[in-house]
Amino acid sequence: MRKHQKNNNKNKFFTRGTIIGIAVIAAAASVGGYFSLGTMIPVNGTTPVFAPPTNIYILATHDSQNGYYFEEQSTRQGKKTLASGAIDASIHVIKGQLVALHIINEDKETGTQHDLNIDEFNVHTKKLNYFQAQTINFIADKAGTFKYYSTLHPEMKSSLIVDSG
Ligand SMILES: [Cu+2]
Repeated sequence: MRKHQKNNNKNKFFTRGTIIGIAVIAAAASVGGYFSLGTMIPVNGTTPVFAPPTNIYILATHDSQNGYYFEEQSTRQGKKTLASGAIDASIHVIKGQLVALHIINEDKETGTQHDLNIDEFNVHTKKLNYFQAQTINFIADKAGTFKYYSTLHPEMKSSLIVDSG
């Protein structure tokens, strides 16, 4: 009985190896945090945000059936289509979320440039060439339905839907 209690007490303390392990992880995290600080400032804010972002993946592309279009890939369920047969590229996030928008030009067919803009959240990519990608971080700080679009191709447009938390 007495022996058993002693063992329990011993287990309450970290071993030397564990403490060193924690120190290494903490040091790596603080260095990583320091160097990524610049990228954590959302385009519609002025101060860094320390939160895990909601990742949204959008590709800009073209095919003979649909012409130029955006495709939202975050669900990993492939192409979402509306009843009309049109591609549903709408983005759904929750108010207050830090959103990391990853845009890639996958328009191999025409090789033209594409961009993506959401005016209300100060999201404006550069004109991306084929296979160029850009990540833009913004805070979804207001609820509603907002248009996102390409300035280069008026037919490329869809909606960002921010649900109130
Ligand atoms: Cu475009």
